[in-house]
Amino acid sequence: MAAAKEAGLRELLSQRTKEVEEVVGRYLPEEAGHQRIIFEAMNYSVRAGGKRLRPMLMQETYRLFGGCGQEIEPFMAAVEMIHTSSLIHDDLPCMDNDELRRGKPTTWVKYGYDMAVLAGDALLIYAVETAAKACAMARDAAAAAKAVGILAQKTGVYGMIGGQVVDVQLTNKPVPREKLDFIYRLKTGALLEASMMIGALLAGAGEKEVKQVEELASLVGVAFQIQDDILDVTATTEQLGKPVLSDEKNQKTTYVTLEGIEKARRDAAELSDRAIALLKGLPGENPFLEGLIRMLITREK
Ligand code: GRG
Repeated sequence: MAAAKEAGLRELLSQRTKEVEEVVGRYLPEEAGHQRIIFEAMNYSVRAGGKRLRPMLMQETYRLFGGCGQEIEPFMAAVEMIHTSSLIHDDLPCMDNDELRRGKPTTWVKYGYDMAVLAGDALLIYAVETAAKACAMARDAAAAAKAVGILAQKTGVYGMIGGQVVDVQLTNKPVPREKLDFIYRLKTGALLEASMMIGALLAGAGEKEVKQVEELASLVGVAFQIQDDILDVTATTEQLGKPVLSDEKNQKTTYVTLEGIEKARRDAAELSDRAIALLKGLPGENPFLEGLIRMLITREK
């Protein structure tokens, strides 16, 4: 019975991933003009694949609160563009210096260091241009404008970029647990928070509910990053489509190096359980979203 449920969930996941792919693909820029190379580099990186979790979490949270319009779509594309821009920059020689991502040569390997920097920058701002399109589509334009603000804040110095700053600063240095928690909450968690908050907000959730969603998404984000650390030492390059033992190569302290793999597994499960408990306290039901959150800490890629 449990195996049948699991198989059903996987089937639905594959179906929903295709739906998200289609939405994201529709918002990518046309490859034309004198600056064509930058469009190619942007599209190469987004089309390289990936699990599309952020737009999926956004769409499923939107559905949880009863959302059924198309205004969510520009935001789904935008968050995947931002996420991809961060991967492009994260792989650069001045950061992790990685040559494989999503099973393909990284953007800097394919297009050169200069174009990869520009492709990351371009995707980041094209994401804002894309998200802003929702303002003209939304029933509630003020909510769409607020969502653009959330997206920017959770991406910037109070979110993903802020977390990466501390991560880079502490490379090769001892990292106390409190700083590691800060890095994970911002570097990885913030974009997941934005994804779920925007889904809730655009579907009409109130301020209190959006706050609850932020809290639960933060737990999901940290659990997701812990699983990323676990996979870095337990999975293969083929499974992940990116180099394994990357943290060791870059002399990074991770949850696994700090707490050990068994505690990392237990803590990821505990964070995920807390997130599900908060999800269950929200109005509406979305069993797929619940399954998806559970799968984030059992995933093998
Ligand atoms: C773009 C201006 C600008 C800055 C970027 C480099 C950087 C600043 C931030 C790094 C953020 C980062 C890479 C965090 C790690 C998050 C993480 C676990 C990524 C892997 O996500 P998956 O597994 O990847 O969802 P796929 O490929 O499946 O989408």
